[in-house]
Amino acid sequence: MSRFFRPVLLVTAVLALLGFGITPSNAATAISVSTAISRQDGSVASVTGYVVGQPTATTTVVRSNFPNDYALALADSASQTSTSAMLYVQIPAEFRASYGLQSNPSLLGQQITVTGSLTAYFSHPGLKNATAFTGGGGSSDPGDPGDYYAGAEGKTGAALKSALHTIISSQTKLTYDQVWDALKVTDQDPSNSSNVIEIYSGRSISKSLNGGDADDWNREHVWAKSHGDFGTATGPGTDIHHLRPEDVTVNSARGNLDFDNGGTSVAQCSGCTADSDSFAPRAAVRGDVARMIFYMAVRYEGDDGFANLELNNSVGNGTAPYIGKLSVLKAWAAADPPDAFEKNRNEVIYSQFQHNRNPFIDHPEWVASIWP
Ligand SMILES: [Ca+2]
Ligand SMILES: [Ca+2]
Repeated sequence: MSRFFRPVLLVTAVLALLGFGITPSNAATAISVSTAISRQDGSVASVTGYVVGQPTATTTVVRSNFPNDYALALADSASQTSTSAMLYVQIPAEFRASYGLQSNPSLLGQQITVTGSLTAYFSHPGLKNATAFTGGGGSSDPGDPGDYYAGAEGKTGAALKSALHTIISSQTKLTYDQVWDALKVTDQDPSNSSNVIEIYSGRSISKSLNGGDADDWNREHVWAKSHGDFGTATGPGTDIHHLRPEDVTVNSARGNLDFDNGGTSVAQCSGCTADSDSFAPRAAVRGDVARMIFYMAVRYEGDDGFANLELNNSVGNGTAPYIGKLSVLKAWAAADPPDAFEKNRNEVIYSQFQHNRNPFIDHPEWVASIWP
């Protein structure tokens, strides 16, 4: 074969691979994100991809603390982080309430299909003037992204707890080392991306001050790890749904105390109180703490080599696999419903780290069904 013919054969082979010569069976079939990126000619197409964030500049896509509902980034893989493999989608006003990420953070990681013009947006391959958005599942019921809780539908009480246990036990597990980096994302200060917020004290502290010295922050186990003796092996001791940044001194003051009202004020922890057998964080996170405890009781049922973690109505539980006080934690959850920081945290854990959710942040009403 002469060298002259080789390129011709190559082109023929590539055209065959691309499907030229095969009659398209359905002209309306959605194209992939990579195809849309290579076809920036203003033509109208339907593109199917995973929502991977919100573009805020040509090479910047944010995955949390979404500034508004105006744009989203699609990719062919839900875990894509390279902006060169993303399509930037402009969201017209009429679709912002349903598909904007600030209003629908649970869309992150969901597959959707968008129809519009393939043209640059943010000086980057994009899609503008969309006429249709479909899929995602998160828009009609923000508490049920992608039908995550389908297996719990219609259930109450013990049956609900059992169904939720099955659903949330499907997860990625982190090592204790990986927890450091995860908390720097999940607990980032919304007004200072160099900092995290300490759970009990509410103090904003540099991410880089993680460690074991006084005034550093470390990894607080909200379900105290001695209550069930699970330590820091991969499992309940590394489950970031209940691991939070806290000041070393405050973490030590909380120790393994159960939760209850009352006591005297705790040093370096404004609004926190403690006595010999219980601790109370600042009011703004009492519901957050309660929902973390509820999550742990449902996630860990003694079927995976660790203790069955449960709530009871006691304090002074010590090393028993119980945390109290149930009646107080229920009251805290009711008085402090899920807030924006907590919801964002749940989304980030779901989309970026463990791929499971805290049901009590999505459905606060399930607390009373399981613990009447
Ligand atoms: Ca709260
Ligand atoms: Ca349990």
